[in-house]
Amino acid sequence: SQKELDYCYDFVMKLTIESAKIIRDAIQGGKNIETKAGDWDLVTEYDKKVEQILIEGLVKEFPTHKFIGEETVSKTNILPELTNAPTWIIDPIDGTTNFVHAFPHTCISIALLVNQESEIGIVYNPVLEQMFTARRGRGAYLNGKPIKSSDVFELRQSLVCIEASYATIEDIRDIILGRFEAFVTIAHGIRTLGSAALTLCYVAMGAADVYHTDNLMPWDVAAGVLIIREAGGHVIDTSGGDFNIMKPRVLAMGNRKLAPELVELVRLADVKTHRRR
Ligand code: LIP
Repeated sequence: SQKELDYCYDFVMKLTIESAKIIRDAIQGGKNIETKAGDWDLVTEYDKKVEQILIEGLVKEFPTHKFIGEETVSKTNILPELTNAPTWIIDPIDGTTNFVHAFPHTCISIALLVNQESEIGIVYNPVLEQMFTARRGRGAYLNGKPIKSSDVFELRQSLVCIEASYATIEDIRDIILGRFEAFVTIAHGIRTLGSAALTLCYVAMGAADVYHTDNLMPWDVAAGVLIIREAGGHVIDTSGGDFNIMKPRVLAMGNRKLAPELVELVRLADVKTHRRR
């Protein structure tokens, strides 16, 4: 019920602010860095610590709820199935590479899904003190003030965010660079911020017009997608189909009129890449 969701929201908000202190206190100092999937995929003791605090706190309060947390999943390498049960999807530190380099774009991302639908989304950057929030049907907010996505409807008028670090992965490098070329030759500008969750929020607040990347995981996007949609923006699968939180391939935009142009741009870029091979 709404009342239960209100309670969940208040509870998780407090817990998020509390555990974010760890990120704020640790960002400038030395860290123990390990790699996961590859040299570009970093994790620190702080990712694990923040996730542990969040999940332990939530389990105690909501013992029947389920959890999908980045660092818990990476221990087993098994992505749990999303069921209809209330499920918290958690990224303790999104933008770990930024965190490691003390680049201040890093955040906690938490979403609550019920019946596979996002009800609560929180993305909190404790370094720059940006708290993005959304509840389904109730709008999106930055530090308590309503936000709205941009109404730019052409790529040539757009500020576009993409992910660059995947170009270090040989198998997908050509595709990534092909798409990069397509965007960079048309858009007003290209930015690569290094935190998917925050970048989605930048589209939600109208600071960027487009965000594109494949190869993400549910915890990178679960909160941000609700925040964009509640801010009036639009998120689809890169192919143009419906967006799937459990297999996120992201085309996010402030204005849905951009969708056909973006889908076609990516499609043509991929065709060109395959011909070059
Ligand atoms: C990261 C993302 C980042 C993306 C990385 C990674 P993490 O999340 O938000 O934007 O490029 O692949 O998934 O690992 O720092 O939580």
